Amino acid sequence: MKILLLTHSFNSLTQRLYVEIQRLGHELSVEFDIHDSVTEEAVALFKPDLLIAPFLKRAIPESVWSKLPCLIVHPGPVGDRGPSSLDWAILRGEKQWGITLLQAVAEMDAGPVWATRTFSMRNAPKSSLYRNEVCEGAVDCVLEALEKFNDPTFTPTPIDGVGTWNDAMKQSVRAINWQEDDSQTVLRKINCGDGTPGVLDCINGEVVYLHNARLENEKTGHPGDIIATQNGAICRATKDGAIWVGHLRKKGKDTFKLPATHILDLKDGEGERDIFIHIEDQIAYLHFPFHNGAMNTDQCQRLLHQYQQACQKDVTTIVLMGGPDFFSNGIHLNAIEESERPAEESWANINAMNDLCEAIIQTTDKVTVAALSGNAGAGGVFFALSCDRVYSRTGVILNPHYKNMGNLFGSEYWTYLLPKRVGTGNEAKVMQHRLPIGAPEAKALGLLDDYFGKTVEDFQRQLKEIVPALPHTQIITDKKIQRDLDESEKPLHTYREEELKHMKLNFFGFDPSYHVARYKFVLREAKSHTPLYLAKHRQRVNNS
Ligand code: COA
Ligand code: THG
Repeated sequence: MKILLLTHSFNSLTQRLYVEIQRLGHELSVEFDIHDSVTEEAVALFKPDLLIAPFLKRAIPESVWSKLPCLIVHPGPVGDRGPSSLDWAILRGEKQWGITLLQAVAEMDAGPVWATRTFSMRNAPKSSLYRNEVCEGAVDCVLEALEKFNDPTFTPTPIDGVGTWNDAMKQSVRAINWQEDDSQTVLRKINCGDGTPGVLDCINGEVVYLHNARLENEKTGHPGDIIATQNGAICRATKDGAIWVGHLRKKGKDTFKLPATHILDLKDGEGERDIFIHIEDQIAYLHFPFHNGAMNTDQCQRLLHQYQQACQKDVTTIVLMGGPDFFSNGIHLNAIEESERPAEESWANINAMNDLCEAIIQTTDKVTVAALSGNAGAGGVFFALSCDRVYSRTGVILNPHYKNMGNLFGSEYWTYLLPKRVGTGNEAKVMQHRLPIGAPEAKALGLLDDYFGKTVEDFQRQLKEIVPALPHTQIITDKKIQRDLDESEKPLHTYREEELKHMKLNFFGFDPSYHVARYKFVLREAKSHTPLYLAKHRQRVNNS
């Protein structure tokens, strides 16, 4: 079957659906929703049997939905309609929510239902619910619909009446009244707009969008006041407690999300940071839930320090846990963009990543494990590969390539680590691929040792059974021998030097591709066309 994914962007949900549908052997292509005429052109070129819309902000034109079935992933239960479904559900404090796959008709979100799922709401940011519960539910709905598509007796179910329409949520609804709102209300207001669009607010005279909030359990103060800072976050008092706000974006053009203290020019206080070690049964679990999985120079250096601390403990194994939503996405592109000297900062960041990877590769007296509860991209994938064992949650998506970021060569010792995993000669299959890879495909390639668990909890529960059972003495013995052999053939530092020679050109050289790509990525610049590696239907046109 030929399936076209029509989407606003190739976001994590679209990537996951891409991987799942591809696995079934369907012919798949992607078009960004840029203009009705471009969508019509894509349909004319590709002639799909079915169109699936994972993430759309606009109406599909009648010229398209009247010609072929168009299935829309709606992040709400049957009958719920409108563009801010999850936002409203979080703000209202719904206990149960759903995902519905509905067929596009003229009236927005009022078409008949192909499949639906429900889930219990977690007290979590919208972006986290979207990447976990919504994503898993959407995959189930789409797979169910693909079966129904081939069932001649199936007809989709019309919704009861007109359903319930909720308008796009306005900033006036999201607005926080710091004098009146209690902490839970403030948290819900920030959570329901995380990562887009954020809650518009004014702090110290600066008009900003608030992101990445969490509850403070002890501190109190005069409502609205900033009563503490720590690790880039600010703590603001409410009438019954306080809320930490991790990231802000200044209102206006050409702005991007940064740690709150940077935007407000405040000093960071001391205290608990974003890295935690948990030791259980001689196994150290190292958690580093960095925002969006991005790792700036300081975070890499602090993580290295904590890793070295873990190495000093009486443990057999060190498990790199990353965060619940992301494992790692490599160097911190926002922090680099913020820097006055982005090339120098890129250099510092990649070197800090490499120091971390090197320390892990050189650890020959402990077993090292990477445990990917969430997705990993670019350098974050190769960082994981520096461990002896790599496990992921079943639904995890990997983007083990750097090319999409302005043709970066990449580092993190990938030239050493990748051939070991996928076999010498197969590196290009991974690095030139540009497309996301699902956990089963990653295992088949050799990138992952195994994958398990549908939810983060399932994954971590099973992890805690598998890791203690690893034959750690054997792994350590083998690793020492292999490392010495490898070192005698080609020293580790040579791999690094060779990679960094390329990276130096990417950062400081003539070709500005990386700086341009980073700028566009960080500023979320609107797409003007679908890249050819996604728009397969356009490849054929260009090749003929
Ligand atoms: N630095 C800073 N921010 C990053 C990041 C990085 N390395 N990688 C991802 N992010 C951010 C994204 O901007 C997005 O931010 P927002 O939603 O808060 O605005 C969020 O993390 C990820 O959102 P998600 O929707 O899960 O990701 P995606 O679907 O947009 O795309 C990737 C996933 C991996 C393809 C994409 O995030 C990516 O290309 N990341 C860059 C990887 C990279 O090039 N790293 C550095 C090179 S070494
Ligand atoms: N039928 C058709 N096209 C569709 C849908 C449909 N396109 C996607 C849509 N369902 C699902 N999502 C939306 C997206 C946008 C809106 C409603 C449902 C919407 N948008 C406002 C507008 O276009 O004016 C702006 C919203 C905003 O500011 O974010 O109302 O069922 N054919």
